Amino acid sequence: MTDDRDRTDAHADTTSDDVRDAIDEARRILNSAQRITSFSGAGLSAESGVPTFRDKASGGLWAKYDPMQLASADGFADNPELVLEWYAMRRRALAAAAPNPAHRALAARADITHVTQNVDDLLERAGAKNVLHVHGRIDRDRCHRNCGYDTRIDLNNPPVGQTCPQCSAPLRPGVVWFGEMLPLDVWEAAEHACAMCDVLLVIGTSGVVYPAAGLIDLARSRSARIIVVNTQAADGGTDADLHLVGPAGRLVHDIVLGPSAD
Ligand code: BV8
Repeated sequence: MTDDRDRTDAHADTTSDDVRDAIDEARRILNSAQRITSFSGAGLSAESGVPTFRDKASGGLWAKYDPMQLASADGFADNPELVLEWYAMRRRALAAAAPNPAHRALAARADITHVTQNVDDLLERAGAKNVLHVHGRIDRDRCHRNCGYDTRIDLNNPPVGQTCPQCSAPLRPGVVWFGEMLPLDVWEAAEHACAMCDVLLVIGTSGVVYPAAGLIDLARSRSARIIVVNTQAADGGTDADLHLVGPAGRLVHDIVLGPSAD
């Protein structure tokens, strides 16, 4: 559906007038909104050193591995050791990471509902309370037979090859694998947050994984204003109202909290 919303592209040089104008416009849109939802992907955590999925240049997670092989129940069945070692590597890397200015800025806005595809806990470490992880959490393990057992794990010493203390099935990371259903309660809350918002702030996502990426279309179908922050001009929402091209760390901070003093 194309509509007559004029689309504004602003490029990464955050000192340039057009980006400053775009940040001011984004702030005007947010300040006039009643309900704001953020929808984030791996690009939100990239500046914290957490590899993205598709950006090969940054040594993206998928550059070395086939996602459908490792982040899937079939992959786990075929080679549980490889899958669990891949998650152990990611968990140790996350333990060494820290929230970046975008995480901290979003966490400071308790009025914003945060829907994220990210399985990291960087928004929570930054102090955010209302985070909806539609693809689960890598800092938790759960029973692969879905008996209900779920536990927090130590990212610095990630467990490998554990069995469920309740039913003896294998434990696996508390994330949603390809081909698995999303957690219904979280998904319904995320749908509600995107259907009811006046503004959806889409941060650092290629928007290729469904049904999560459909949340952008859902918000747009309900006439929400769509603001995209992405280092790529083509990613994250083709007909956004505002598309700021550049790193999320600084841009998201300036949009949700106001331009930094420095
Ligand atoms: C489902 C958790 C149905 C795991 C993830 C065949 C079989 C089964 C299903 C399918 C199939 N074919 C298609 C499907 C559907 C499938 C799907 O969408 N596949 C894709 C590949 C086409 N979806 C599913 O399987 C979902 N489940 O459909 O179930 C069902 C129904 C009934 C009963 C049973 C089942 C489940 C999908 C969830 C998969 N799990 N993560 C883990 O993390 O290990 S997906 C994972 O990849 C992430 O969570 C995220 O969703 C996705 C990565 O996307 P992004 O986050 O956007 O990251 P990406 O690297 O792509 O992009 C980064 C962006 O940031 C870029 O745009 C870049 O420009 C930008 N960027 C980079 N740096 C910065 C930046 N921007 C700003 N600042 C920066 N500094």
